[in-house]
Amino acid sequence: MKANKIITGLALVGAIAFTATGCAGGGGGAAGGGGDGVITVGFAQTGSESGWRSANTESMKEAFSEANGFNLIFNAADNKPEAQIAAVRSFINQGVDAIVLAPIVTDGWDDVLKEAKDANIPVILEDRTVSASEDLYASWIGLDFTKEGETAGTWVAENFGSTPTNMVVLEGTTGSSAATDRASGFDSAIEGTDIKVLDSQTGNFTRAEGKTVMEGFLQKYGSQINLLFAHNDDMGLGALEAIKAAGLTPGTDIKIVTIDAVKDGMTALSKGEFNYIVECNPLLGEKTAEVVKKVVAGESVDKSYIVEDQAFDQEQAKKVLDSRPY
Ligand code: GYE
Repeated sequence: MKANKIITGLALVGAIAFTATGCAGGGGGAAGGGGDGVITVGFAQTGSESGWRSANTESMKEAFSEANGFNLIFNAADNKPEAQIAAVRSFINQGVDAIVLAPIVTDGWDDVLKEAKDANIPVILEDRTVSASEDLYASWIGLDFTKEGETAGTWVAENFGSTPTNMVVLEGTTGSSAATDRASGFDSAIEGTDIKVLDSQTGNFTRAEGKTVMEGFLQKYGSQINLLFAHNDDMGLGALEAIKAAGLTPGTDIKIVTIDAVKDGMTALSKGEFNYIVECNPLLGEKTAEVVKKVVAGESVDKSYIVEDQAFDQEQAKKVLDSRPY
């Protein structure tokens, strides 16, 4: 996937603050953009599985506010792909001006995206990607998940790669671009090292499943486990509980590397319970709203906008913890 524009996380945060204070008054009005200037947007969110997702939903609701000229119809599909497809179909039937989609999984979008195209309703992707043809959506605002996985894997390879190390992996939602791309980036970075994958299973990006799956790993492999790679903070935080309950010390007996850098994850990292976090910026609302406005106005936009992420070890986390916006 190509990045046409790179926006830094910091610039994005700044831009959001600007919109919140400098918003134009958009007159209220009926749905459907019938000449009153109000843009009706259907947003199909994945669900509410993680701290990242809560921050993303908040950012989107703030940017797609009435004060900013939008009428937002929000749907969260509880991470059920069929329910999300149904939500998009219902947006089409309601005749919204634009659809914003954070696709739970990559595959299965061709038909409903064609239906949106036939109905002349532009679709803008945010967060994850789809495997459907690029002609079926106007733009994508998201993150480079492969690079996030690579950054995590490179740190692991540098720190543990030359000693025999047994790793377990908590994967994100199966079939999501976030899980698939993070896994492939990570795997390519640890290739040829002494790191052995004992087991790898999905925890669906949730704290509860991260805990249950980690309990299973601990029962099966016990103290053989040296390292955990979790595709997001929440699964890592669930695993922390399982590790402590097993009488082991997270961050010491089992090293932990995660992705997201939400407040709870960064707090665990500051305390030394996590060892490394690669950031994934959830504040995509401002940029997405800007792109939607342009698309609805018939202006040209780039096919993709990628927000750049940072990464933190314990010392770096301590320094930035208080100033983290999410
Ligand atoms: O890392 C995870 C969330 O798609 C980037 O989904 C997103 C991921 C994020 O539930 O916490």
